[in-house]
Amino acid sequence: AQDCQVANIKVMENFDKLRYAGTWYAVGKKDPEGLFLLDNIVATYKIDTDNQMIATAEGRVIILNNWELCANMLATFEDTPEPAKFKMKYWGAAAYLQSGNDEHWVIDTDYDNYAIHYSCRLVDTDGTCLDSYSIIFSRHPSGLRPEDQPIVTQKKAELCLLGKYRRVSHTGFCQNGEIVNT
Ligand code: DAO
Repeated sequence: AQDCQVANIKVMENFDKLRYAGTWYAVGKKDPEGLFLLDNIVATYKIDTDNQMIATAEGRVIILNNWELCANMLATFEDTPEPAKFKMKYWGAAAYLQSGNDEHWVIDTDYDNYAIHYSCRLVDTDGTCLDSYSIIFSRHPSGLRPEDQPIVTQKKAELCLLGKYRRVSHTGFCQNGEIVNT
């Protein structure tokens, strides 16, 4: 049973950021208010020389109402006492892209196939989340393996977000030389 309290959300135990490093393809997403990344979302995590996690991410976005482009994003992660919980600072390679500070929690991962990310931007007075986003990642651009789907469904339910995700498509928009900003 889940009480939907942000403070009670279970995250990945003994999270190992070295094993988490590398490329992840978003296959599902629950959007926040003021949705930014639409689809073709690929994130690549690295560990820098200070043992800090960093990431680059790309994805199709629409800005200024109707300008469609592939956003190149950068992020740095500050460790916290809980290994799977980070404070993420993110910004765009171009100034007109979104920037900000978000929680970045790894809810569950097997490191080799699937990962479930969660971020609550605004905790309500009752302790539930008023504005969250969550990304389901796969190591495989083709999607989740059938055997990983029940685990992911269980975790979506624990996040109180079951039924709130949409599929994230990969059409090659950020690979094939369409308007890409660097
Ligand atoms: O899509 O609306 C949204 C929220 C996304 C915030 C931008 C995050 C950029 C860095 C992503 C790193 C991996 C999640």
